[in-house]
Amino acid sequence: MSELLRKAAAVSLGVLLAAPGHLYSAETADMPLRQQLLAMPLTPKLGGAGTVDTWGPRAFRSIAANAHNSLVSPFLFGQRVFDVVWDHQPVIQPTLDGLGPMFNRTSCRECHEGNGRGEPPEHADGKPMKSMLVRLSVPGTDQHGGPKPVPAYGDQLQDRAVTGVRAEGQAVIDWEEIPGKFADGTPYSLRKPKVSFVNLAYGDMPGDVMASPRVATPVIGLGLLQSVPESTMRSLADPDDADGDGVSGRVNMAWDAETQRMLPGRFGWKANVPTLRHQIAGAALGDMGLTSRINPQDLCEAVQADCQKEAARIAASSDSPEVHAELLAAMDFYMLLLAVPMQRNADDPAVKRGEGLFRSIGCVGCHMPTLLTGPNAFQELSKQTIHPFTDLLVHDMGEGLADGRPDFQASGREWRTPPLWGIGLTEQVGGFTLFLHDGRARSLSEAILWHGGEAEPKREVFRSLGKAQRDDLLAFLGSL
Ligand code: HEC
Ligand code: HEC
Ligand SMILES: [Ca+2]
Ligand SMILES: [Ca+2]
Ligand SMILES: [Ca+2]
Repeated sequence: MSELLRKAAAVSLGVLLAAPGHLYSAETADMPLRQQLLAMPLTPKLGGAGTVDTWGPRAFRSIAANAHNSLVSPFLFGQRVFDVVWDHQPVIQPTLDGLGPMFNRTSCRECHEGNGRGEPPEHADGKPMKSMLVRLSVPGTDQHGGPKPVPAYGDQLQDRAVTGVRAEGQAVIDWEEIPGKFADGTPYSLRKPKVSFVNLAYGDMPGDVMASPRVATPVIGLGLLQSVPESTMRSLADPDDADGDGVSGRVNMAWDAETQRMLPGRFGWKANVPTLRHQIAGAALGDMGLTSRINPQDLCEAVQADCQKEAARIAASSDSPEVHAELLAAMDFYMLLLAVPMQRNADDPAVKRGEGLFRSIGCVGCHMPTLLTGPNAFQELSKQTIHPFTDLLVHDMGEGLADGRPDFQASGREWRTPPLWGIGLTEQVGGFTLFLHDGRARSLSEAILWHGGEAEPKREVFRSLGKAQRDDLLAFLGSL
């Protein structure tokens, strides 16, 4: 198994350095990549040869169908590490301690239940956040061009802490309802969150604080997304909208803590993280207070003396780093091979009509239906035709969705096109239908109605459709 984990460890970097090696069909070979990809037909195998025929609450928990039998047991080991609750004090399982001093949750699973998305707190009565967190910064940048941390609070609000240490405080969400109407007169209402803080333990937030509440993203198919060559992202990008279609996706170059350099960002709602390993190590530290080879220091701000004291006490009595290299590699391996479920009802006439609308309205301008992965040390991920419905680029989505908080090269109005594979299974996996970066949309229809900025003309087409056509488009999304 350690051989496999070593292979897993080598993969992220190998993928990023790999050259694209695809053969396109002869008729389309001289078209720009975007046209070639759009010309490729959709198949129900959204995640390529690794696609699994699963649904229900466990739909997002399978290993890729094309994975060799010998990979199942390391995969299940990675799953256990992802699901396990970490302890603060060294206990029976000395490898699973070191939680905190500051943290948000005690396991990855608490936010990524069933490997699906997180949800915001339901009511405005100060309920604690469950599977959501708030990113913080002040104007300016850090030494790598990333967000500038808030003095005394850093770049994330940790709403819990171990005994003896004061948590930073809690974030509360209030909802504002904004009424609207489809062109046919049907009314709708959109809700917009407003975040505020209570119980701040280390002083007031500065007046110019920028706070961005985000729900956890689904974590399926990430190995495939990591295997999309950088050259594909570059050729889909159109930062100055040279082709004049009103859509100007950009690559968000972001800092990779592991290789200590800038790489194209792929993960997170703003594509502010370039590799799975950086994301996993970042979550371990920021969300759970766990050090790793990539982030060797516990997170305590300069003014958090109680946090520093406790971190030093634990460091002296426990092994370091808190997430052992094998456990980090196991989670990376797990996430690399988490499969994408098959499209359902692909032959339903409503789904077919909906796909036609999705293409003709221009949703595909960002939600690219087809991408090809590059060669990969993991043959499961190598040279796959996948249907993620993302271009991995960031787009200006207008003032309505803006968080006003830049993240590397993504502005306060820009967001990464989220993959849409698996989106029709949201309710089965999580028991709710809440979408967008902060879970504000209570249905797929509301998610579309929030589209502004570059996507505004498309949203207006959606708003002008009759009910039958809207239902077709939603049937298509529901089949993914
Ligand atoms: C407190 C809740 C929380 C916990 C705990 C948590 N996550 Fe997350 N996770 C999030 C949020 C929120 C995002 C989106 C982050 C963003 O956009 O800034 C995310 C994003 C991710 C992504 C990126 C997926 C994508 O498609 O871009 C991965 C991978 C991930 N988390 C893995 C983990 C792992 C592994 C752990 C445990 C070590 C973990 N998470 C623990 C909330 C959490
Ligand atoms: C200009 C690029 C762009 C276009 C065009 C576009 N989208 Fe999006 N879409 C995005 C981005 C970016 C987000 C994430 C926004 C956020 O979370 O704040 C998103 C989010 C979504 C979501 C929610 C995904 C999730 O995981 O929560 C759905 C559903 C969706 N889009 C469907 C559509 C449909 C249908 C169309 C065509 C009518 C469309 N989009 C057109 C960029 C685009
Ligand atoms: Ca710790
Ligand atoms: Ca903090
Ligand atoms: Ca363009």
